Amino acid sequence: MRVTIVAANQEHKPDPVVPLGAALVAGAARHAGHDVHFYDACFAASRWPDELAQHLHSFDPQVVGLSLRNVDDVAWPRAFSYLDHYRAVARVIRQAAPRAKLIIGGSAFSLFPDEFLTELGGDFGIAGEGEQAFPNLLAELEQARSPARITYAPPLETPNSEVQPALDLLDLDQYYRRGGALNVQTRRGCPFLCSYCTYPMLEGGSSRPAAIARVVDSLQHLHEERGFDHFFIVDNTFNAPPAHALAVCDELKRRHLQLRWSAYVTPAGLTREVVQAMAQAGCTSVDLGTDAASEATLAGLKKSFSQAEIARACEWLHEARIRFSHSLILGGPGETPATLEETRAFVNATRPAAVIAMLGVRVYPGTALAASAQSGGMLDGQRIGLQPLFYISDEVRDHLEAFARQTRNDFPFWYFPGLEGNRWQRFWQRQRAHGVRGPLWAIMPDASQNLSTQP
Ligand code: B12
Ligand code: SF4
Repeated sequence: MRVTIVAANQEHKPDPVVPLGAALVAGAARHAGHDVHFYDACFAASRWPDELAQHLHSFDPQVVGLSLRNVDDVAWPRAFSYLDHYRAVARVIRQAAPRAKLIIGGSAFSLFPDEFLTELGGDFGIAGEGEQAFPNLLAELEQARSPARITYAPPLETPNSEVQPALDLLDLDQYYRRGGALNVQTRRGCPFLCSYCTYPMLEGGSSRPAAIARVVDSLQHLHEERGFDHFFIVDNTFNAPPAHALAVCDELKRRHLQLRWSAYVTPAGLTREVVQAMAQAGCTSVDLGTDAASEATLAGLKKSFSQAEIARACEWLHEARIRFSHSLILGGPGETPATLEETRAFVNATRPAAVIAMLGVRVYPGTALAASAQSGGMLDGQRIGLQPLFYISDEVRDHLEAFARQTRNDFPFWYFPGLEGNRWQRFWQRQRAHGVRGPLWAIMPDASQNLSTQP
């Protein structure tokens, strides 16, 4: 069949990111023998409707696979929903390819399959992983069977066992130049049970490693054949389980690749051995999934670690000269003015290069937070759906934004996506144009004062 995959995401904050999932689905369809084209809206700015329509007119696909990555930017109080953009994309697809079947997927879709299918008027949707489910659905359509409108795809045992992302269909040079890194995935699934988090729903609750040699093969290829040397490992938590992290690091070290990479790390179960192995394998920075930093809010979000474990993780990272940012979510269950103060003092004492703090907790269906917020009447009867809805503890509701503004003022290495709008966009773009690679938080004002090399 003639298949076009459309990656609709145009978000460039904090960076444009390679649509890895859409590329995997394209790779899977091609692997199954289909004629696959790709339309990526990421760098098309306002030209995308004309470009997309032109592409569809000339290729005349029988199926269009629409990939939706983000529902919204999760950034209270200025949270931005991408729904209108997605509606417009679906409209252009319908007008330019009226006979094609429209199949929708991606992480945003998987979180709200019914809502998106209805809003965008898709024919079919796949919630979950697409590598097998998408070719299966194409086969059913080819055989003129009547598939279910929504397929709930079960997690694959080994995520990369058969197909590779069709990266050749993407403008990787532009992603690298403007995004400062390419991305790669070494495992899926998260066994932790943080109360607000969608990842166990998106990826399943147990860790499923990819075939490490294949992952490193693709890194080696991108490095040696294309000259890319900065990567982001998109695994929900790179260091869990530790044995997998060590195996990835060993393989990277064994091949002597001069790569620089960054990843998400959880303080839960982190060991000094893993931190050192990461440094030796080329890891130069990590996003610590700290979320909260007082015992009360750690418990409120059902995190699986304590303040002491956060402090220890930071010490090891400093020792290994890996720069780190703390990702925080302020205003969750148990937050009070006192826990906010405690969090700020504690986090600053760990000397991070930056702190990325979201305000309020975006509520998703199926999470423990949604259940308790609904049963406790905390959402004031508001519906959990495509329009961003945030849980904010009553005790800080009127105080949270002022706290954030004051903190940003006093400590410029604290960054609040919900307050910034496009404030940093031009600065970041200039840095990228000058060849700055790796995470942007590492170049935030004052970040240098908290260098991991300090005693
Ligand atoms: C890594 C990551 C990041 C990194 C990306 C780094 C990089 N260079 O890639 C960073 C930190 C930059 C980031 C930023 C953001 N992120 Co983020 N990120 C992730 C994460 C953990 C993994 C994404 C990934 O690469 N997955 C691997 C690929 C292979 O999986 P996939 O894309 O889901 O694709 C599979 C399926 O979805 C499906 N599929 C995909 N496309 C299609 C198409 C069709 C037709 C079909 C049938 C199937 C299908 O098949 C694929 C293969 O199985 C996810 C959470 C998660 N666990 O998924 C959040 C996630 C995608 N991010 C999210 C958000 C909100 C953001 C930000 C908006 C946050 C912010 N305000 O900064 C930004 C947006 C950035 C941008 N430019 O778009 C949300 C999106 C949903 C939502 N809540 O709106 C997620 C789901 C996390 C969450 N909160 O639930 N992110
Ligand atoms: S917040 Fe991180 S550790 Fe907790 S469930 Fe989500 S992905 Fe797992």
